Amino acid sequence: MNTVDQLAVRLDVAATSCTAIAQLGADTGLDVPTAYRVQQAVVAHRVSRGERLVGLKLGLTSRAKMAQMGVDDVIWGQLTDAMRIPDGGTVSLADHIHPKAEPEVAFLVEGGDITAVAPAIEVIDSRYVDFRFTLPEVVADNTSASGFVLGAWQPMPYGIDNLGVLLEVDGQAVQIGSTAAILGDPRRALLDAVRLAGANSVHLVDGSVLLAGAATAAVALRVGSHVRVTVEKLGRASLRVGS
Ligand code: 0L1
Ligand code: MG
Repeated sequence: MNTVDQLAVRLDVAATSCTAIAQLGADTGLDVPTAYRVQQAVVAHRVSRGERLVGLKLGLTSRAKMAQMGVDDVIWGQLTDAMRIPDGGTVSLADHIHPKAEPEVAFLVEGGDITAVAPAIEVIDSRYVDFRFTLPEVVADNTSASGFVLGAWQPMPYGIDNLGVLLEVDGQAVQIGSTAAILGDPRRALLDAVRLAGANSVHLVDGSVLLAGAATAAVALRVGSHVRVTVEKLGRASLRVGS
């Protein structure tokens, strides 16, 4: 087995066994282009188990997160149907390692364009110990993708570049932000996704979901919590956390 496949197996076992693994480490010599090959192999494991690709996500879309990681471009990952959590549905903590939720905006992509928009919650769950990683490590780990909730789709309202975003846990506001934190304007996510994923021969086919990025920091999920995201003009999406 070559290095790419070996690293993909490690990450896939971590995800399926809900057990964090050590960071891959500098001795693997993993660079970002190779990390995307590992990501492809990780996603191929999911597909081989019957999962279907349904879209893409962008990560590190805020200036703050880019600066924190010392990068000047976003990263992307892949979404499957098994990651979809119904709006108001329950995620089991036992099916995760150390999941967090972050408020996002989702787009429906058809004919290469955005045809609808929805408030969304992304559940991220790094497969690495302590949720720590380098840029190539998180790319290889499919950018921590684990789950997503979509609120109701609706036509794009006029201007979504500065909408208020609220993340509540059990009715308490825990994060407040703006869609401006997502690339300055979340609609930029489409061009970035097409450019970056396209360079790796991954395309947004008709009906794809695109998670544009987080509007605030993520919050750790705790058993029994009710998490709700409200995006001004777009509405709400929510999930419950079970054991
Ligand atoms: O969706 C995201 O912005 C997460 C990207 C990866 C970094 C992380 O897991 O926090
Ligand atoms: Mg995200």
